[in-house]
Amino acid sequence: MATDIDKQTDVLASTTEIVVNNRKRRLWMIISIFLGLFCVAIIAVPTAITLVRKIDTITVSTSSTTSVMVITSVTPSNGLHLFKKKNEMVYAIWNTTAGDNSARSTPGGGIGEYWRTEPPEAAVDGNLRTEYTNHGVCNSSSYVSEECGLRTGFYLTFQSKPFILVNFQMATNKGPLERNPSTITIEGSNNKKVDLVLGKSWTLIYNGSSGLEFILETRKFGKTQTLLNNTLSFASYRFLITSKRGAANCVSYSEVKMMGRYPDE
Ligand SMILES: [Ca+2]
Repeated sequence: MATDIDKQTDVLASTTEIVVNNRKRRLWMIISIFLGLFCVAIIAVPTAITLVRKIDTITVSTSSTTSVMVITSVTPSNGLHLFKKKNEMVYAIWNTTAGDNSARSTPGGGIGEYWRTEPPEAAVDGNLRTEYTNHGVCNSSSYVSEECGLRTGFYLTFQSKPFILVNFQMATNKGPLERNPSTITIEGSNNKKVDLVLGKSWTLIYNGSSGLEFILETRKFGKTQTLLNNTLSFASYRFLITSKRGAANCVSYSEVKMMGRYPDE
């Protein structure tokens, strides 16, 4: 009899122990799951934030890159678009003023010619170490004069989206300061390319300083010039030199940087 009671007691104790063990096991499982979730949260949340930041960065970077490809080098901090030359033809011209027909300028050292190694595209290639040099009514061996190189310039048609020119910035040449432009005109056009030799195709949007008058260094950007009250968007732009710093047998400049905004902005 006593043995039966002992056996029942053992069974009861054993059952109680199993129940307790099961509770402990469940408790540990709950604690383990909680700790697991906690660890996942610690790792996952910062990672997610980092990924979001990276995506943001990539988005911004892509946007910037797109702007560069579409227009110019970069989107300046003022929100304007910088024209960046791609495959645009840049036409050298001479013997003209705003509103007049232009004559084509060819490579060489003679009258109406531009220096062969310093062609018009060098003015918009984004490189301060290249420049555009035109003799205008003079030649490379003629006497120096304030007239040499005046009424020359270039025009081009954007392959990218046309914009309203807001600012521009010119840069000095590699040589004598006297060759640097002092004043210029800028005209815009939306006419066909074949008509761009005609003065009537162009609309004058700027007549004033080059921003280089006080620059004493070579290959140096001058003061940014703003086109006040210009609201016209053009696909083509024509730049002409109307005066230069001093007496020289040509006019020469290393860059013309164009910055603008789109009409729908
Ligand atoms: Ca250049």
